[in-house]
Amino acid sequence: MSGTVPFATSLRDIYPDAAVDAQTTRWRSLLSKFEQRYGHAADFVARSPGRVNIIGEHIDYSLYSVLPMAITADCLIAVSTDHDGDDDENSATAGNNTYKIQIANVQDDKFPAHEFDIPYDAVEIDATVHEWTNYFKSGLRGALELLRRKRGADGVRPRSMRVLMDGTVPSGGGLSSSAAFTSTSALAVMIANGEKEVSKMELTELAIVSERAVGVNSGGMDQSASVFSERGSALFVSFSPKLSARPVSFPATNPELCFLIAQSFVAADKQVTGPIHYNLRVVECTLAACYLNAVLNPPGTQLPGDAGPLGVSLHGFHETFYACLQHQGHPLPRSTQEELAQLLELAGLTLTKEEGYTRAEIAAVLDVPVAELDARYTSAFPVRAERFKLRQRAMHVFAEALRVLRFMELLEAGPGPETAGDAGGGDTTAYNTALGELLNETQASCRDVYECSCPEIDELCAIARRAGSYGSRVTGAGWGGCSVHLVPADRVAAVQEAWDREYYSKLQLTPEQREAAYVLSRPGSGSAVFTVE
Ligand code: NG1
Ligand code: MG
Repeated sequence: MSGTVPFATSLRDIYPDAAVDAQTTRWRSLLSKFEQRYGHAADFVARSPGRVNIIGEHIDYSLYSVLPMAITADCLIAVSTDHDGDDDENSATAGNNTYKIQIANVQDDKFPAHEFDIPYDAVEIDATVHEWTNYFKSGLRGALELLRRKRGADGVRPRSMRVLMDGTVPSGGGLSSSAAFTSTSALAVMIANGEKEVSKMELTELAIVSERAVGVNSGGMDQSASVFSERGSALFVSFSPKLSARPVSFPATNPELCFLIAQSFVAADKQVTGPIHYNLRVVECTLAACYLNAVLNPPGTQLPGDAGPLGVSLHGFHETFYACLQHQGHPLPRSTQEELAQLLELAGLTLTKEEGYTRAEIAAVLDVPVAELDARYTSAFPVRAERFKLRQRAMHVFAEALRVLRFMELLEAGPGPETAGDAGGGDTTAYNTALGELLNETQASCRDVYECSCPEIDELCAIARRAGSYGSRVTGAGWGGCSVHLVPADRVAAVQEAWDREYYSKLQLTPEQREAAYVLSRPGSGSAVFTVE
């Protein structure tokens, strides 16, 4: 699936009917604040949503397929550009070969306004300073690089922009505010610099790479979901042999299935905790791929370079392993699911050290000096660890990749006779239970094996299940943030009441936080541009 980012003419093109009134108020307010701040109207608004990941956690950077969906919460960037290049602003700076970015946020108490004079040839980003405008700059840099590749370096003289942002995706909440912000920024910069059509594929690829400039060794799920999603469908995203995304709809079930998203209010900031959490997991998975390759593949086998953040991945190992077996004439499993089940077992037998592996132990198996190991895998994005838990990380990844395929199989088969149960009357409880069970297994693996949950998320999941959720788990990077729950329509209120009673009432929340604590989410649409008349 590819195509270009749509131009919307009505908010009905973007939002579900029930959200249009509230969104109209919000958009009007954004546009009038833009005029107040800059003294003229915005030219256009770029928009990309957050996402919730349904299943496939922490496997995108190992290049295994995932199943997210876009949510209604999003990032809006209202923009004006100096069109003729000779207004005061631009001529003042043109001599210096710089252009000006004025950037502000509707929440200016939390996200203060800035002005940057940026040289034509390079966008500096200091990833060591945690600053909200870094995300805009990363989108800016990525978009300009793409335009230069397309038009030639001389064809791009970046325009000055005035920008006002309004984001409703909670940050550090596992719903991917960062990818929404980066994708929207890149889209805004492309449109401001004269692109008439923006390819969804190009936008996604550049947003993935751009986000790494902010210091997170990101996979590609969030940017794909943000850009490609279509209203009413989840999105099956694959990363190998190249990025692809396909809408998947949920079958009609009785009772109807809903996704509830619940915040833990434990803030998890990847930029701050990356060295011990997210970026460390990326390193552990990559080292697990190298280790398994060294032990299980014929001597001298090289892993193929791929789109994984560190250039090789567990998926690359997977492919190489079966290619070698085939070459040697061994019988092969009949399906990818069987391969994953076999790899899970092999990883368990090969990576035996529960306590993890030191750098020296890994370097010895890979037959490289420790310094080289560090230079290659642990310096682009610094990590802090004495031991790397290769066993647990590889086992989570293979098992989770397998669960995604099983989940997809259930979705595509629909509630047939075997899964529909004997209750009759179109009752699909058994089918719903089977879907939910996979989500529950993901949660157990995230908690015990991948160690990316936290007690608060575990508690939200336990409360929800007791009140009628079929499946409950952490969503997104974890260590706090959000949880997602597959709940039959007739139990939604009961689950929400249980959270209020047993979880939220015990926290000191502001009325706004209380309001935003959980949301019933329907699959929303992806990136769009809205031209202001
Ligand atoms: P969050 O933290 O929810 O934005 C992160 C990664 C994803 C994926 C998930 C875990 C970024 C931008 N996003 O999501 O690519 O790896 O964790 O499944 O780093
Ligand atoms: Mg993020």
